[in-house]
Amino acid sequence: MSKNESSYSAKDIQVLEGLEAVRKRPGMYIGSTGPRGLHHLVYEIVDNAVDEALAGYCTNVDVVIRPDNSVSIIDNGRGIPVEKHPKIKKPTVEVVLTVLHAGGKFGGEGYKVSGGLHGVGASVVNALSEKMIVEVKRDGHIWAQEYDKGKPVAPLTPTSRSKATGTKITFWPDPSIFETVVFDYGTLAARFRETAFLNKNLRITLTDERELEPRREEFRYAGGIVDFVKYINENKETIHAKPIYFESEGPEGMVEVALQWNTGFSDSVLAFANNINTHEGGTHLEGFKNALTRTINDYARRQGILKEKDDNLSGEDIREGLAAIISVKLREPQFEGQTKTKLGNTEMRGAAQQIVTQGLSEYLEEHPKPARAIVSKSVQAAKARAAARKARELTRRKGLLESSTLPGKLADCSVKEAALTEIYLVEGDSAGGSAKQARDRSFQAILPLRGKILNVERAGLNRALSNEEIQAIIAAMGTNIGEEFDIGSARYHKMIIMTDADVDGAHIRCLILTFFYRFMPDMIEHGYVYIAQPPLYKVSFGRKTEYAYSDAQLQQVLARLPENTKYNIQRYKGLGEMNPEQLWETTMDPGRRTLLQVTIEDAAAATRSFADLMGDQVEPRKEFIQRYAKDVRFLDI
Ligand code: 0RA
Repeated sequence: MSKNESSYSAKDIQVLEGLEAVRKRPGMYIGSTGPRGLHHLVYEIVDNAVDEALAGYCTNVDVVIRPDNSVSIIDNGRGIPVEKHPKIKKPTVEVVLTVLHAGGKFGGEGYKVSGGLHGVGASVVNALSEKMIVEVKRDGHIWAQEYDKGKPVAPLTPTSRSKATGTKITFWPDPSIFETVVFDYGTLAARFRETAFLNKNLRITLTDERELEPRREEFRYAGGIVDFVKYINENKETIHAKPIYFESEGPEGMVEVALQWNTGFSDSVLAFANNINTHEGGTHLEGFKNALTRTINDYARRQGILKEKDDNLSGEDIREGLAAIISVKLREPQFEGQTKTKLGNTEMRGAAQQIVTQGLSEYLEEHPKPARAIVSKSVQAAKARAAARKARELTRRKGLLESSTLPGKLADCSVKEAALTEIYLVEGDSAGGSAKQARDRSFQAILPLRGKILNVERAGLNRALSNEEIQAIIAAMGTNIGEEFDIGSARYHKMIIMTDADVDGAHIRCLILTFFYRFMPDMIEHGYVYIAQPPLYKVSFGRKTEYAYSDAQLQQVLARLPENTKYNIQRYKGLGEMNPEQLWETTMDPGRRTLLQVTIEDAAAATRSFADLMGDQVEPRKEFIQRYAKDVRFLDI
């Protein structure tokens, strides 16, 4: 072996330093080491495969969760190149999987999924895995290599012959890095469904081999984002039968839009750039909204539905009940904003505006019946909004929404500094009473809610605002709602929903979350909304007690007991069965409790779950509750 080959090169040292940096500060690369960061590992590899699909070389991606919590991602793309990398003198696949930021296609033709938290590269996944195995089918062989915490265990080796092409990556996330290495099927399924909607005809399967009876789903949509819109409106009554669709491709990139109105009150407009959900919006969404508002107003005037003396319909009125997807693909996306999910490319504003104006004008001219129905829905919305404004002004005059008049049943805390305080929204007056006795009154406020709060998804703004429980929540929070919402006036920075651990409790929790989702979504975005976790069981033995928060945990507690120990199990059916002291030590003491933070990672999935639960149709709601009643984690989407 020549000296050159055996000695450690500067490049090797760079690689090791790179891996070290990722393992030392994983949060910098994947956002967090919680469940979110863990799931990002899978997205990173799947996004690489989707890039192959966008380039036209891959039609199929299979994802398999194994019983040992490893995950395999198998695609039928070209396979990661195996020939020697010209600069680094190692197989390109090894470079892609060990060198930071080497994941790219070296040259950059076509559109790529990158930006936001993603696009960090497969090497980051490798560095954060205690083990990874790559298998590449390419150039007549299957090539394999194994890695240990990002470092190759042996050189890349051809194992057998194959005429096929593709990549299979299996990784075992490192439990010394992640808070949990247990993947959530629902979280992955929601993400892959969305990816499949955004990439027409791409087939993604998800298989969970952790259960005795493996669970498997296939996502493939011949209609692309048209199917996405149908899916959002699935359990709703629509105003026109078919979603409206248009697309354009130009030098600045590709724009695709699908939209369909339903008879509901809320809008679900989701914008994507290179398959990334641009939660913070950006130029593509602005162009879409401008064109929509202008085109509908122009049409309404031309048809004489709006008279000369009438005000224009507002964008918000027009978007009431609208389900829409706007998906753009561009070569050099610029992502801005706090969470890097705001598209900045200015050329996209014009491109989106142009295609929406042209496409929608044509549609309205050619489909007079749906056109009239859409406009009349907007006119209704404008009327209702004017009435709601009046009602709100009246209520405000009466002082009901003002923070100066706090609701009578609120037991406020003494500390005034919002960043230090929390409010518990508690189901029922009796549990509310216990919570008031249990709390630390310096920083914990209690607001008992009587039974079920109003279902805002079905009631509309007007009725919602005259509901007593809702007025109490708004007044207690101090932020106001909708357009007048102001996060800076929040009276507490933790809003904790505390309900019984049964089906009714799950329902009430969803009603409250729906309210926040529709009227104060920024509370969720800012991470102010939490769910308390009361225990399900108390195990008493000798003079000791232990609490269990799930059936699995109960089994663990029992298994730990010394042999022949006498014990007693108490099952809590509701918060009311705990005395204040127990409530404090299990659910309210910041030192001992567990809180689940509510996030909106996947707005589409959230919208859909809320719609399933809260919409007009009963069947999906029943199904949803039966399926999830025992598992509150689904809320942490
Ligand atoms: C670098 C270059 C090329 C493809 C890929 C990487 C690639 C990466 C992954 C990760 C998962 N599946 C993948 N498939 C492909 C281009 C290959 C060429 O030019 O032939």
